Amino acid sequence: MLRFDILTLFPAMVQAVLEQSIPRIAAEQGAVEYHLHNFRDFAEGVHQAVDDRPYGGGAGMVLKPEPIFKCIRHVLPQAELPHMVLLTPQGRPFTQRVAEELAAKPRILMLCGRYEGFDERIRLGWQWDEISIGDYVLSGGELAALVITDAVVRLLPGVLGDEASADEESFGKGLGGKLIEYPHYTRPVEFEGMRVPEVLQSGHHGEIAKWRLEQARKRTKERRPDLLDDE
Ligand code: 6GU
Repeated sequence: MLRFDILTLFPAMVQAVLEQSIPRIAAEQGAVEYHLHNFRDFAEGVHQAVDDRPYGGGAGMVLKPEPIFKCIRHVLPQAELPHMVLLTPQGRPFTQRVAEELAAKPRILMLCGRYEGFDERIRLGWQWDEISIGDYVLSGGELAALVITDAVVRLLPGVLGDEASADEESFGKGLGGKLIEYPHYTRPVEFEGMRVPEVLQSGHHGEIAKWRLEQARKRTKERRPDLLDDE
């Protein structure tokens, strides 16, 4: 069982996604547990401020260290020591390989930022795995945390069922981890003049596997030649 602790100012936003589709099924199967924590609950004063103006001036607000330190110290002893993920556009790029790495952990704590960023002492307080989901700026870490959670829980044993294997998908191990997926077809055999390729109707499993690999290579060469370049 993998336990996620997600620290966020918008737990309802995160919850809404985790209670749908695969992330929900993963929890119902007991493959994963989600624990959401609002670090505003650990802020002091009538306004429970979690942010403040930056030293040195400049635009925007910075997340204060105290509520986050208190929240983390409250959450840490609830189970074994977690792998700690800081969601930031400055982190290492998230890939299928990183998802596989995370899927092997027993516990993951993710801290979602808002505003211009975290007080640097939050970074210094713990050993963080800083992760970014791509070269663009989101308003907060929540959508990134959800992207990562979805990509990880679908890799956990039993979550997708025996038939729908994550190995065969784009970037999955079955295509060598470096190809995007081949085209899929279902009934009807002809739709608006477009036919399902004969080989897929043939029942020749060897020929079908060969065709799919060719198609995956062709598609990758056309759309993502960068994936074929490295290595
Ligand atoms: Cl992890 N956070 C934010 N705020 N923006 C991002 C991101 C994370 N990854 C890409 N853009």
